[in-house]
Amino acid sequence: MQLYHHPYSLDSQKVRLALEEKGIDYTSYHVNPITGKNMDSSFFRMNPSAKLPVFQNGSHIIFDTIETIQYIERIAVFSSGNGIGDIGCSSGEVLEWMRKIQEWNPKYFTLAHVPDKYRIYVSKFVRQVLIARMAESPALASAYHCKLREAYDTEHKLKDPEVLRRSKEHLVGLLDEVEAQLNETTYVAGEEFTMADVVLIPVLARLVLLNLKDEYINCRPNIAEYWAMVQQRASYKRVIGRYFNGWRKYKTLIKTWFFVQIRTLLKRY
Ligand SMILES: N[C@@H](CCC(=O)N[C@@H](CS)C(=O)NCC(=O)O)C(=O)O
Repeated sequence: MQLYHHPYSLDSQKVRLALEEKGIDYTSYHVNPITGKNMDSSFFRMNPSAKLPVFQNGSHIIFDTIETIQYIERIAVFSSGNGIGDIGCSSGEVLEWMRKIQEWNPKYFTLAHVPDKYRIYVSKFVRQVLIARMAESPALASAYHCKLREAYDTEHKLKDPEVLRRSKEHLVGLLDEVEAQLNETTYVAGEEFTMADVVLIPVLARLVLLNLKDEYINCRPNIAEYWAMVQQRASYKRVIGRYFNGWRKYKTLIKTWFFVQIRTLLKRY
């Protein structure tokens, strides 16, 4: 099994947490979307949306995050020898929470909280990468064109305050619902840690990364307590903590920033 992913990608974090929690071995390939690695023709041919993560098991390739997590659960059931059936797979309630959390798209919210200077620089770099890849692989030109249009559209949408307002409203509604639920149960879907938690944890980690912990987490006492608890899990430490806890986040971000700057300077896309 192969997973094409990156520590920056929220959906990649969800799938990796699921793999760690279920103890599934896989071959890991880092594809950094900020340096435009997701536009390399070898990856792009398999996945013209260029989105991460991509999970591959032989000829079976999955792009959807929830579907991937459910597939991982089924693999875990079979490899534990529990046989056929859905024992060990997410219940209807867990699935409902997973879908509800997944409905919030972090894209505009995240980009709106990145200082303009960095965001515009990286966006321009990725567009240059796209143009360079298009020239190298004319057969993929129309798919690269779609990606280029998407990049311009993203920049355009970020100028519209309504887009951020809606995303924020959606997030606040979701967190309020989680806060109320955590008043009743220890984890999102009950007393046991489930795949619903796996889908929520990266959302909280993203808010912390964007320095928004006070505004969204600390003001919700149940979520604040839950956040402190889930950070102790080995899966969290391996998938998120090791890249973003404390000073590590600067190391991770600066490495990518230098790469983008040097490539821009040398005009090597
Ligand atoms: N296929 C995923 C969405 C994945 C997604 O949006 N990935 C983001 C990162 S979390 C991405 O790869 N963005 C890079 C790009 O769009 O070029 C799903 O719908 O479940």
